[in-house]
Amino acid sequence: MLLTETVEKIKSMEIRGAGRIARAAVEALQEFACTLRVKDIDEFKGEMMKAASILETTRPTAVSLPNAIHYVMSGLSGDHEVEKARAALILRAETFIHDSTHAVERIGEIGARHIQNGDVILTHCNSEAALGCIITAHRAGKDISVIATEVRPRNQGLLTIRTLNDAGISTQYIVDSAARHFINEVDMVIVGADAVTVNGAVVNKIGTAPIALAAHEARTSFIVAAETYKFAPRTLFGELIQIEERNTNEVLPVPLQESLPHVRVRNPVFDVTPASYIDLIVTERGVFPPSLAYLIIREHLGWSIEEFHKTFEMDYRDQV
Ligand code: RI2
Repeated sequence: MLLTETVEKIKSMEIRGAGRIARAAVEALQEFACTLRVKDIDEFKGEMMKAASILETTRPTAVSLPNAIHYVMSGLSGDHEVEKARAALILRAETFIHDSTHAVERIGEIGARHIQNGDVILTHCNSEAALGCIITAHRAGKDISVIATEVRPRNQGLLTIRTLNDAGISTQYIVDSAARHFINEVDMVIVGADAVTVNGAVVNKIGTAPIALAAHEARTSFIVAAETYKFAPRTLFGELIQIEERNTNEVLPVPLQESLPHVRVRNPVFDVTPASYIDLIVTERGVFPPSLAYLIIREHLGWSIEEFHKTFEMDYRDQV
């Protein structure tokens, strides 16, 4: 079943990247809804809520995941017939996947306008939104080059340099700790986001915040490419973004850890870049300063705040 497979692949990071995770979860929900055989609407809603809850807990930080699931699941409210509810949910899933794909393309077009001929761009991790801006600028004929970081411990930088190489973009590959060393050669930093909070802070791959600090010190532009569904509505109500800590064997092999009993390995996957280090956030709805994060959550998230309140109350995370 696609649901079980998707849950495992997201947990193991075979499916990764905030936008891809969201689309994969929505596809799994859609397939689950299509194949679910139930006796009545209550059972249908109950089973869908369990599936949504399992998907939502696969990775805790990327807000695109709960936002996408909430959007699709809110198609369930109101319907009293199984087939109508099924059709509403499937329609929402198709809409999310279409809009998400289109959002990444649109961000590429908008972000590319900020890139000038001759620019050197530093990127960190592997963001389809950030790479979309870079590749669109290159395809528009701008002569640009990229500095890409390695991204310890999972080495997502390898994915980035393969993509940039395939696009024919001149790229330098560096270890994460070399970012400060090269920052004065950089015209612009472009990264993606896993979450944007109501105060405009950006949660992204561990190592993003020190790069933003170096860029701030060097007066280098720091741009975040993020679809509106990366903005975190629950931060409006005081909820904090949970920073995922993954297995420490990603950092040091277990036998080596065991040989060092006084050493505790830590493996946080994301960090928080304060709004004051961010020049612009490029979304599919346009370019905003981080100080306008509230406005995006309030008006541009793709569904009304009233609808959000409804789904916020319908907390399926308690169902399993
Ligand atoms: P897009 C990734 O998380 C990185 O932090 C990346 O910057 C972010 O998702 C956004 O990616 P991970 O899944 O949605 O590698 O822009 O932990 O592709």
